[in-house]
Amino acid sequence: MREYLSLSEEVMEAKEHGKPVVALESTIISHGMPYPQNVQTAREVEQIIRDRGAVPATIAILDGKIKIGLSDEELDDFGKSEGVAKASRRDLPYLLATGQKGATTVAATMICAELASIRIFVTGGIGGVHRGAETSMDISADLEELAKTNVAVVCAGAKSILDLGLTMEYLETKGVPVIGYQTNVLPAFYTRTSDLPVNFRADDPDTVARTLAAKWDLHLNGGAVIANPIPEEHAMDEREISAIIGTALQEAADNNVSGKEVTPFLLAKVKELTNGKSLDANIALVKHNAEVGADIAVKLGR
Ligand code: PSU
Ligand code: MN
Repeated sequence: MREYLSLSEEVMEAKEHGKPVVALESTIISHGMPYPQNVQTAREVEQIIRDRGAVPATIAILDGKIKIGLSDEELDDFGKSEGVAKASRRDLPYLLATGQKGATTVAATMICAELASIRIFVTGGIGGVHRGAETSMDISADLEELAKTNVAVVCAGAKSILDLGLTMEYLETKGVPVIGYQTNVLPAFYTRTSDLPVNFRADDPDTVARTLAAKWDLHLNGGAVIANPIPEEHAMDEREISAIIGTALQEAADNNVSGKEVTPFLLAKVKELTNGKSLDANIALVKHNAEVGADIAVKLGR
Protein backbone atom coordinates (compact mmCIF):
# COMPACT_ATOMS: atom_id res chain seq x y z
CA MET A 1 0.00 0.00 0.00
CA ARG A 2 2.86 2.38 0.92
CA GLU A 3 4.21 2.28 -2.63
CA TYR A 4 1.13 4.15 -3.86
CA LEU A 5 1.09 6.85 -1.17
CA SER A 6 3.19 9.99 -1.39
CA LEU A 7 2.94 12.46 1.48
CA SER A 8 4.09 16.06 1.06
CA GLU A 9 6.80 17.31 3.40
CA GLU A 10 4.29 19.46 5.28
CA VAL A 11 1.94 16.52 5.84
CA MET A 12 4.76 14.18 6.79
CA GLU A 13 6.01 16.67 9.38
CA ALA A 14 2.50 17.14 10.75
CA LYS A 15 2.14 13.37 11.16
CA GLU A 16 5.50 13.13 12.95
CA HIS A 17 4.48 15.83 15.42
CA GLY A 18 0.92 14.59 15.86
CA LYS A 19 -0.59 17.75 14.37
CA PRO A 20 -4.16 17.53 13.04
CA VAL A 21 -4.45 17.16 9.26
CA VAL A 22 -7.44 18.11 7.11
CA ALA A 23 -7.98 16.46 3.71
CA LEU A 24 -9.17 18.44 0.66
CA GLU A 25 -10.44 17.02 -2.63
CA SER A 26 -9.25 17.83 -6.14
CA THR A 27 -12.40 17.37 -8.25
CA ILE A 28 -13.37 20.84 -7.11
CA ILE A 29 -10.04 22.08 -8.58
CA SER A 30 -10.25 20.28 -11.93
CA HIS A 31 -13.99 20.15 -12.51
CA GLY A 32 -15.49 22.68 -10.12
CA MET A 33 -13.76 25.94 -10.94
CA PRO A 34 -11.85 27.50 -13.85
CA TYR A 35 -8.11 28.27 -13.76
CA PRO A 36 -6.73 30.36 -12.10
CA GLN A 37 -9.54 30.80 -9.52
CA ASN A 38 -9.34 27.07 -8.78
CA VAL A 39 -5.68 27.23 -7.74
CA GLN A 40 -6.07 30.53 -5.94
CA THR A 41 -9.08 29.22 -3.98
CA ALA A 42 -7.26 25.98 -3.15
CA ARG A 43 -4.32 27.98 -1.77
CA GLU A 44 -6.56 30.25 0.26
CA VAL A 45 -8.47 27.30 1.67
CA GLU A 46 -5.19 25.64 2.65
CA GLN A 47 -4.07 28.83 4.39
CA ILE A 48 -7.32 29.10 6.36
CA ILE A 49 -6.67 25.59 7.68
CA ARG A 50 -3.08 26.48 8.68
CA ASP A 51 -4.20 29.67 10.39
CA ARG A 52 -6.51 27.63 12.62
CA GLY A 53 -3.82 25.26 13.75
CA ALA A 54 -4.22 22.30 11.39
CA VAL A 55 -2.34 21.18 8.28
CA PRO A 56 -4.05 20.92 4.87
CA ALA A 57 -3.61 17.91 2.60
CA THR A 58 -4.98 18.40 -0.89
CA ILE A 59 -5.37 14.93 -2.40
CA ALA A 60 -4.90 14.07 -6.07
CA ILE A 61 -3.65 11.26 -8.32
CA LEU A 62 -0.37 12.19 -10.03
CA ASP A 63 2.41 10.12 -11.64
CA GLY A 64 1.07 6.80 -10.41
CA LYS A 65 0.85 8.03 -6.82
CA ILE A 66 -1.84 9.10 -4.41
CA LYS A 67 -0.53 12.52 -3.42
CA ILE A 68 -1.45 13.52 0.11
CA GLY A 69 -0.62 17.21 0.03
CA LEU A 70 0.49 19.04 -3.12
CA SER A 71 3.41 21.44 -3.44
CA ASP A 72 2.67 24.90 -4.89
CA GLU A 73 4.10 23.76 -8.19
CA GLU A 74 2.09 20.54 -8.27
CA LEU A 75 -1.09 22.41 -7.38
CA ASP A 76 -0.57 24.99 -10.11
CA ASP A 77 0.28 22.34 -12.69
CA PHE A 78 -2.73 20.27 -11.67
CA GLY A 79 -5.09 23.24 -11.77
CA LYS A 80 -3.92 24.14 -15.27
CA SER A 81 -4.17 20.64 -16.72
CA GLU A 82 -7.02 20.03 -19.14
CA GLY A 83 -9.02 16.85 -19.28
CA VAL A 84 -8.00 15.47 -15.88
CA ALA A 85 -10.02 12.31 -15.19
CA LYS A 86 -12.67 12.46 -12.49
CA ALA A 87 -11.53 9.78 -10.07
CA SER A 88 -14.02 7.97 -7.87
CA ARG A 89 -13.53 4.60 -6.09
CA ARG A 90 -13.70 2.50 -9.27
CA ASP A 91 -11.26 4.75 -11.18
CA LEU A 92 -8.35 4.80 -8.72
CA PRO A 93 -6.63 1.51 -9.67
CA TYR A 94 -6.54 2.16 -13.42
CA LEU A 95 -5.38 5.77 -13.07
CA LEU A 96 -2.59 4.69 -10.70
CA ALA A 97 -1.53 1.81 -12.93
CA THR A 98 -1.36 3.98 -16.04
CA GLY A 99 0.17 7.05 -14.40
CA GLN A 100 -2.68 9.34 -15.42
CA LYS A 101 -3.78 12.38 -13.48
CA GLY A 102 -6.93 11.98 -11.43
CA ALA A 103 -9.10 14.51 -9.62
CA THR A 104 -10.48 12.74 -6.57
CA THR A 105 -14.19 12.89 -5.80
CA VAL A 106 -15.57 12.80 -2.28
CA ALA A 107 -15.55 8.98 -2.34
CA ALA A 108 -11.97 8.71 -3.60
CA THR A 109 -10.70 11.47 -1.31
CA MET A 110 -12.22 9.62 1.67
CA ILE A 111 -10.42 6.43 0.63
CA CYS A 112 -7.10 8.20 0.24
CA ALA A 113 -7.53 10.18 3.47
CA GLU A 114 -8.19 6.98 5.40
CA LEU A 115 -5.09 5.34 3.91
CA ALA A 116 -3.13 8.30 5.30
CA SER A 117 -4.98 8.15 8.67
CA ILE A 118 -6.70 11.51 8.12
CA ARG A 119 -10.14 11.71 9.69
CA ILE A 120 -11.49 15.12 8.66
CA PHE A 121 -12.15 16.16 5.08
CA VAL A 122 -13.41 19.53 3.89
CA THR A 123 -15.21 20.08 0.61
CA GLY A 124 -18.14 21.95 -0.97
CA GLY A 125 -20.91 19.44 -1.51
CA ILE A 126 -21.31 15.66 -1.59
CA GLY A 127 -22.80 13.50 -4.31
CA GLY A 128 -26.06 11.72 -3.57
CA VAL A 129 -29.16 10.08 -4.97
CA HIS A 130 -30.09 11.76 -8.25
CA ARG A 131 -33.60 12.83 -9.06
CA GLY A 132 -35.25 10.03 -11.00
CA ALA A 133 -32.89 7.45 -9.48
CA GLU A 134 -35.82 5.04 -9.21
CA THR A 135 -35.41 4.51 -12.96
CA SER A 136 -31.82 5.65 -13.70
CA MET A 137 -30.29 4.00 -10.59
CA ASP A 138 -27.92 6.97 -10.47
CA ILE A 139 -26.64 7.04 -6.91
CA SER A 140 -23.25 8.56 -6.19
CA ALA A 141 -20.49 6.27 -4.94
CA ASP A 142 -19.95 8.97 -2.29
CA LEU A 143 -22.84 7.55 -0.27
CA GLU A 144 -21.51 4.00 -0.24
CA GLU A 145 -18.14 5.39 0.83
CA LEU A 146 -19.73 7.31 3.67
CA ALA A 147 -21.24 4.00 4.73
CA LYS A 148 -17.90 2.29 5.23
CA THR A 149 -14.91 4.64 5.33
CA ASN A 150 -13.93 6.34 8.56
CA VAL A 151 -13.72 9.95 7.44
CA ALA A 152 -16.03 12.84 8.33
CA VAL A 153 -16.95 15.17 5.48
CA VAL A 154 -17.53 18.84 6.23
CA CYS A 155 -19.68 20.25 3.45
CA ALA A 156 -22.49 22.73 2.74
CA GLY A 157 -24.99 19.89 2.33
CA ALA A 158 -25.85 18.79 -1.20
CA LYS A 159 -27.14 20.63 -4.23
CA SER A 160 -30.74 20.20 -5.19
CA ILE A 161 -29.60 18.81 -8.55
CA LEU A 162 -30.07 15.74 -6.33
CA ASP A 163 -33.11 14.28 -4.62
CA LEU A 164 -32.20 15.45 -1.13
CA GLY A 165 -34.95 13.43 0.54
CA LEU A 166 -33.79 10.16 -1.02
CA THR A 167 -30.20 11.07 -0.24
CA MET A 168 -31.11 11.42 3.45
CA GLU A 169 -32.98 8.09 3.35
CA TYR A 170 -29.98 6.33 1.82
CA LEU A 171 -27.66 7.76 4.48
CA GLU A 172 -30.10 6.68 7.18
CA THR A 173 -30.17 3.11 5.83
CA LYS A 174 -26.38 3.01 5.86
CA GLY A 175 -26.14 4.43 9.38
CA VAL A 176 -24.36 7.63 8.39
CA PRO A 177 -25.06 10.48 10.82
CA VAL A 178 -25.86 13.82 9.22
CA ILE A 179 -24.94 16.51 11.73
CA GLY A 180 -26.17 20.04 11.17
CA TYR A 181 -23.53 22.56 12.18
CA GLN A 182 -25.45 25.31 13.95
CA THR A 183 -28.55 24.33 12.00
CA ASN A 184 -31.60 22.08 12.37
CA VAL A 185 -32.13 21.53 8.67
CA LEU A 186 -30.07 20.19 5.82
CA PRO A 187 -28.45 23.06 3.93
CA ALA A 188 -28.81 22.90 0.12
CA PHE A 189 -25.37 24.19 -0.84
CA TYR A 190 -26.33 27.53 -2.45
CA THR A 191 -29.02 28.16 0.15
CA ARG A 192 -28.89 27.77 3.92
CA THR A 193 -31.97 25.64 4.24
CA SER A 194 -34.06 22.83 2.77
CA ASP A 195 -37.26 21.31 4.10
CA LEU A 196 -35.38 18.31 5.48
CA PRO A 197 -34.32 18.05 9.12
CA VAL A 198 -30.78 16.91 9.92
CA ASN A 199 -30.34 13.97 12.30
CA PHE A 200 -28.51 15.95 14.98
CA ARG A 201 -27.47 19.49 15.61
CA ALA A 202 -24.04 20.53 16.92
CA ASP A 203 -23.29 24.11 17.83
CA ASP A 204 -19.54 23.85 18.36
CA PRO A 205 -16.54 21.86 17.07
CA ASP A 206 -16.16 20.04 20.38
CA THR A 207 -19.59 18.40 20.10
CA VAL A 208 -18.77 17.20 16.59
CA ALA A 209 -15.35 15.90 17.63
CA ARG A 210 -16.81 14.03 20.64
CA THR A 211 -19.52 12.49 18.46
CA LEU A 212 -16.96 11.29 15.93
CA ALA A 213 -14.68 9.96 18.66
CA ALA A 214 -17.57 7.99 20.18
CA LYS A 215 -18.52 6.56 16.78
CA TRP A 216 -15.04 5.38 15.94
CA ASP A 217 -14.15 4.27 19.48
CA LEU A 218 -17.12 1.91 19.19
CA HIS A 219 -15.89 0.66 15.79
CA LEU A 220 -19.06 1.94 14.15
CA ASN A 221 -17.33 2.09 10.81
CA GLY A 222 -18.21 4.69 8.27
CA GLY A 223 -18.16 8.41 7.86
CA ALA A 224 -20.35 11.29 8.89
CA VAL A 225 -21.69 14.33 7.12
CA ILE A 226 -21.10 17.64 8.88
CA ALA A 227 -23.47 20.00 7.11
CA ASN A 228 -22.44 23.63 7.46
CA PRO A 229 -24.70 26.22 5.80
CA ILE A 230 -23.28 28.79 3.40
CA PRO A 231 -22.73 32.15 5.16
CA GLU A 232 -25.88 34.28 4.94
CA GLU A 233 -24.26 37.08 2.92
CA HIS A 234 -23.24 34.64 0.18
CA ALA A 235 -26.43 32.59 0.01
CA MET A 236 -28.31 32.67 -3.30
CA ASP A 237 -31.96 33.34 -3.93
CA GLU A 238 -33.90 30.10 -3.48
CA ARG A 239 -36.31 30.64 -6.38
CA GLU A 240 -33.63 31.77 -8.79
CA ILE A 241 -31.38 28.79 -8.10
CA SER A 242 -34.16 26.21 -8.23
CA ALA A 243 -35.31 27.53 -11.63
CA ILE A 244 -31.74 27.29 -12.92
CA ILE A 245 -31.35 23.76 -11.57
CA GLY A 246 -34.60 22.84 -13.32
CA THR A 247 -33.22 24.09 -16.63
CA ALA A 248 -29.93 22.25 -16.09
CA LEU A 249 -31.78 18.98 -15.35
CA GLN A 250 -33.89 19.39 -18.48
CA GLU A 251 -30.79 19.96 -20.62
CA ALA A 252 -29.11 16.89 -19.14
CA ALA A 253 -32.19 14.82 -20.02
CA ASP A 254 -32.41 16.31 -23.54
CA ASN A 255 -28.75 15.44 -24.14
CA ASN A 256 -29.02 11.92 -22.70
CA VAL A 257 -26.19 12.59 -20.29
CA SER A 258 -25.41 9.52 -18.19
CA GLY A 259 -22.87 7.86 -15.88
CA LYS A 260 -20.02 9.86 -14.42
CA GLU A 261 -20.80 12.81 -16.72
CA VAL A 262 -24.12 13.64 -15.06
CA THR A 263 -22.81 15.56 -12.05
CA PRO A 264 -20.11 17.55 -13.93
CA PHE A 265 -22.65 18.40 -16.67
CA LEU A 266 -25.18 19.71 -14.16
CA LEU A 267 -22.57 21.65 -12.18
CA ALA A 268 -21.19 23.30 -15.33
CA LYS A 269 -24.69 24.22 -16.52
CA VAL A 270 -25.60 25.78 -13.20
CA LYS A 271 -22.38 27.79 -13.26
CA GLU A 272 -23.06 28.96 -16.81
CA LEU A 273 -26.70 29.87 -16.14
CA THR A 274 -25.88 31.91 -13.03
CA ASN A 275 -23.18 33.87 -14.88
CA GLY A 276 -20.57 32.93 -12.34
CA LYS A 277 -22.65 33.99 -9.33
CA SER A 278 -22.68 30.37 -8.22
CA LEU A 279 -18.88 30.34 -8.39
CA ASP A 280 -18.65 33.15 -5.82
CA ALA A 281 -21.04 31.27 -3.55
CA ASN A 282 -19.04 28.08 -4.03
CA ILE A 283 -15.76 29.75 -3.06
CA ALA A 284 -17.31 31.39 0.01
CA LEU A 285 -18.86 28.19 1.33
CA VAL A 286 -15.71 26.11 0.89
CA LYS A 287 -13.72 28.68 2.89
CA HIS A 288 -16.33 28.61 5.63
CA ASN A 289 -16.19 24.80 5.66
CA ALA A 290 -12.40 24.99 5.96
CA GLU A 291 -12.73 27.06 9.16
CA VAL A 292 -15.17 24.61 10.71
CA GLY A 293 -13.27 21.53 9.52
CA ALA A 294 -9.97 22.79 10.90
CA ASP A 295 -11.57 23.54 14.27
CA ILE A 296 -13.06 20.04 14.42
CA ALA A 297 -9.72 18.44 13.47
CA VAL A 298 -7.96 20.40 16.22
CA LYS A 299 -10.52 19.24 18.81
CA LEU A 300 -10.41 15.65 17.59
CA GLY A 301 -6.64 15.70 17.95
CA ARG A 302 -6.91 16.46 21.67
N1 PSU B 1 -21.45 18.05 -5.89
C1 PSU B 1 -21.09 19.34 -5.76
N2 PSU B 1 -19.86 19.72 -6.12
C2 PSU B 1 -18.95 18.82 -6.59
C3 PSU B 1 -19.32 17.47 -6.70
C4 PSU B 1 -20.58 17.13 -6.35
O1 PSU B 1 -21.89 20.16 -5.33
O2 PSU B 1 -17.82 19.19 -6.91
C5 PSU B 1 -18.31 16.48 -7.15
C6 PSU B 1 -17.63 15.85 -5.93
O3 PSU B 1 -16.30 15.53 -6.24
C7 PSU B 1 -18.45 14.60 -5.73
C8 PSU B 1 -18.72 14.19 -7.15
O4 PSU B 1 -17.78 13.60 -5.01
O5 PSU B 1 -18.98 15.40 -7.83
C9 PSU B 1 -19.89 13.25 -7.25
O6 PSU B 1 -19.98 12.76 -8.53
P1 PSU B 1 -20.99 11.54 -8.84
O7 PSU B 1 -22.36 12.10 -8.62
O8 PSU B 1 -20.72 11.19 -10.27
O9 PSU B 1 -20.64 10.46 -7.89
MN1 MN C 1 -23.72 8.92 -10.92
